[in-house]
Formats: sequence, C-alpha cells, structure tokens
Amino acid sequence: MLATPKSKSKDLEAIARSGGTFRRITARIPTYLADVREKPTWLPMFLLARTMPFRRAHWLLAKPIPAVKITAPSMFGTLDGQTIAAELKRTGIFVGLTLPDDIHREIARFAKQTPCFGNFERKLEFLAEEHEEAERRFGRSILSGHHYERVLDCKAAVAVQNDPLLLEVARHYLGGEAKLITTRTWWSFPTKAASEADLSRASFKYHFDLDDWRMLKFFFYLSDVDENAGPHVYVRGSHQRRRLKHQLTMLVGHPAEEILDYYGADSAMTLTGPAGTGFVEDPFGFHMGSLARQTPRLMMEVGFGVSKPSKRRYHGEPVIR
Ligand SMILES: O=C(O)CCC(=O)C(=O)O
Repeated sequence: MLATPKSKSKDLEAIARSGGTFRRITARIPTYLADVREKPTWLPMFLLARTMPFRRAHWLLAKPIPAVKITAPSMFGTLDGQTIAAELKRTGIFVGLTLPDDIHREIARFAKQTPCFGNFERKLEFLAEEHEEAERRFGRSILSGHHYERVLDCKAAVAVQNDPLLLEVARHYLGGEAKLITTRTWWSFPTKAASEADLSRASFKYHFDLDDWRMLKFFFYLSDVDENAGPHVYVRGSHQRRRLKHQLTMLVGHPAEEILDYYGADSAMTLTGPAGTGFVEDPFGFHMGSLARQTPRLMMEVGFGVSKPSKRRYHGEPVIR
C-alpha cells in the first residue's frame, strides 16, 4: 500500500471531491472566491445554471450564427456541423469524429515525451512511462497526469483545437457567441493503490460540468480505449431532463444508482474505441470517466462555452492550492 500524502498542503482536490458534503463544499471555497474575483459573473452562473428554468432562459439568449460560413478545410472531412448539432440537441452526444492517424499519433508522441502533473498537482511532475516509479517517489497513488499549458507546444493539438468543424458545431449548438474555453490533454493511469478517496473523486462519478451556462466538450482518445482503459460514459438525454433534487444541490457528482434509476440503464453509453476515436457532448448531461483498470488512457478535450474563459480552468486546473 502506498503511504497517504504527508505534504503540509492538504490535498484540497481530494477533500473537495471525496469528503462529506459540507467538507467538500468548504474545501472548494478558496477556489470559488478566486473564480468570483476573476469573473464576478461566475457567481450567478454557478448558483443558477444548475436549475432547468434558468438554463432554459439562458438558451433563449443565444445569438444567431454569423452569416459568414466557415470555409476552411477540416481534418474531419465533410462532416456537417448543423447535423452534428441536431443530434446533440436530441441526445446530448454525437459519436463519429475520427482524428487523422498522423494527428493522433503526433499528439500521443508529444504526450509521452512531455512531463505531466499528477493528480492536478504541479509538484507531482513526471513522464507517463515513469508512472509506477513516480508513485513510489511521491509516496502516493497517481490517477491522472495533465500537461496543462504545455499542450499548446504541440502543433497537432493546436490544429485540432482550431479545426473549423469544432467551431461550426459549437456555433450551431451554443449560438453565435460560442468560444473556446478549454484545451487539455491528460493521462488516466491504472493504479494498484487507489484509496477510497481517490476512487470517489467526482470525475469517476456521474457528474455534470458547471463551468459556463452553455457548454460543449469534444473528446478524443489518443490511445486505444477498451473496457479496461477507463472509457468515458455519457447518459443520453440527461442534458435536458433533471430531477429537482439534482438541480437544487451544490454538488455535481451523484451515485450511479440515482442516475441510472432516473434515466434508465440503457441511457448510459460507454465509449470505447481505438486511438483517434472522438465524440462531442453537452457536459451538462451526466458523464464520467471510469477508472483505468489495466491500461493507461490518453485523452484530449477541447471545450466551448459562451462566456469569457477562466484562465486557470483553461487547461483543466481545478482547485486553488
Ligand atoms: O475522463 C473522462 O472521461 C471524463 C472527463 C470529465 O468528466 C470532464 O471533463 O468533465
């Protein structure tokens, strides 16, 4: 068993994601304050965007799509943004985006050669191939490794981020004000010594994202993902229907039984596929990353929203330390 962290700075992210409700909320207060300081409009969004009436009202504000059509060629070929957005409106997810081989191989090469930061902590820096050794060195289990802003040094990743299809889909779905709000790449690692606290992190539970009023996330697998490599799971239809209980709580993560009872087990879609597989979803719908049991998973996310992006969250850095 690996030792529990001894560092004086408590693992706020672990508490925030795993303690009791009160502890979880209080552990996030420094982050909330930073968010409000950076962007005062964050607070009404954070309080109200979880409720269906306010969300629906916000969707009515969507600006028309600019008349000038994007004509630059896309790496995804001839897929049509409007058709993809129509499917997103219906189910919350569209599956069927495939990265060209040279692009996903190049991003994967970059991600292997570039040190990542474990468990969202900048002091846990290591190369993915040294994961086991890093767990020994830092004396703790490490479930994720983010590249944060380093991803922008990878031309292939920037080409995905700037691909015109992504913006076209985002505009058709979110409205004319759609803008890029996140670009991140990260590893999910199998670990023999994950604690209960690690495993109950919100991203391993069904949760919804609340970084903006209206959002869209493109996900791309950069490694082969089967049942044992931590596939992403999305609950179809959950972007439009929400139990009152799940609208009125401060928490975004909820137990699987509550979600599957309400939406039906058939609505949960487990996404597996070879490197290059991509899909786009409305992250207000319930989703989660399952635990990588045997094989590491390398993933890229490009997120769009309608408000000014948060500088810190842009590359997935969640909690103030
Ligand atoms: O790792 C995953 O598949 C899920 C990521 C996620 O939950 C998120 O981006 O909100």
